[in-house]
Amino acid sequence: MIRREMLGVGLGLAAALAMAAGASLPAMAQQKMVLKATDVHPVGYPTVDAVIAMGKKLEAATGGRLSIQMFPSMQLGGEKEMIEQAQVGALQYARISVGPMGPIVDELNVFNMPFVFRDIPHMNKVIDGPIGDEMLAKLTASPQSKLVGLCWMDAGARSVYNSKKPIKSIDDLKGLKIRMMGNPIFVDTMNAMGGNGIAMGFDQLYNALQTGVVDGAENNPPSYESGKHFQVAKYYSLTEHLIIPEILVFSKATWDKLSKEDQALISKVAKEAQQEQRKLWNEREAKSMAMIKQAGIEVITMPPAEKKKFQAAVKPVWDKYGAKYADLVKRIQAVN
Ligand code: BDP
Repeated sequence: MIRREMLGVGLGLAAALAMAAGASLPAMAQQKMVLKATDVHPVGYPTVDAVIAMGKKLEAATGGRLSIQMFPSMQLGGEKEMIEQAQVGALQYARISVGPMGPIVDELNVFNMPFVFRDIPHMNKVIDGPIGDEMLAKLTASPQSKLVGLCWMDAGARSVYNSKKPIKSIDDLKGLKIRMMGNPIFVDTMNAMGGNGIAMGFDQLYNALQTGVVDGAENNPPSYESGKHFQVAKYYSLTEHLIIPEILVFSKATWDKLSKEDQALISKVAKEAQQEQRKLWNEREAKSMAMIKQAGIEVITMPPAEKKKFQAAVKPVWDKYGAKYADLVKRIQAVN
């Protein structure tokens, strides 16, 4: 049983021979392992580059025994598929948004609530502090996740873009078909703001925008720019209705077969990646904004009075989902 599972992780021929020769489990743990990682974004995107850099650190610290092979650009499918593959151990690292994790571990949904964070620095303070650690621990402890939560990453704030017209007020959003990530909270949020929320994978989105299956979507500037969505949806309105961190998860099936030392090393370099990614993020966000403006995109800022209307509009979402997170929300709000 152990043998078959170990082989399933892809430890290779040398490991298989060592096992056949009766090598013990700790000796097995010393075998070379290539850990597969995946991301929807391409090389050059902050989350991808942070994981690649983390892999280099692992290699250096283990003399090449542990390394990371990155499969970027949705090569292994959208985030739903990535999660499923990590759960069965077909890959080890998945860098995903907290959005699609909410339906699996409900507590995480507190980060998916509209306007739950005051701003991006507030979100970063929360994920860097005890609440962030607790939420990772909850993800890891949850029997249905089959994942280990390693660290958070910054994904800025999400704002609405569309191909039809400049959205300057909440009324302009009325009736527009807007793609949201696969989580009922997001569809409800868009509907509450007056749009028509449609759940869809990120991997389907460019085509859906291009063919008019949806009128728009919502995302942070780097995703809007890097995914080339700005080429097919030219109006970008800074609604900043969702500030959702990214999360780096590890397959529990693989984790349970690693030595305590390797687990500790993998955790340590991931924690470091959380801070390193943030630097890359800040640079990329500024660059993406400059690029889309240069491409002629109309970037519409929301006056505070208008933003308040968006905040007020999502009250039904808070009424529907908020009660169960009330204590946590209080603690989040208390973070300064
Ligand atoms: C991006 C996230 C990515 C999500 C994507 C989406 O980095 O993880 O898959 O949004 O909208 O900002 O699906």
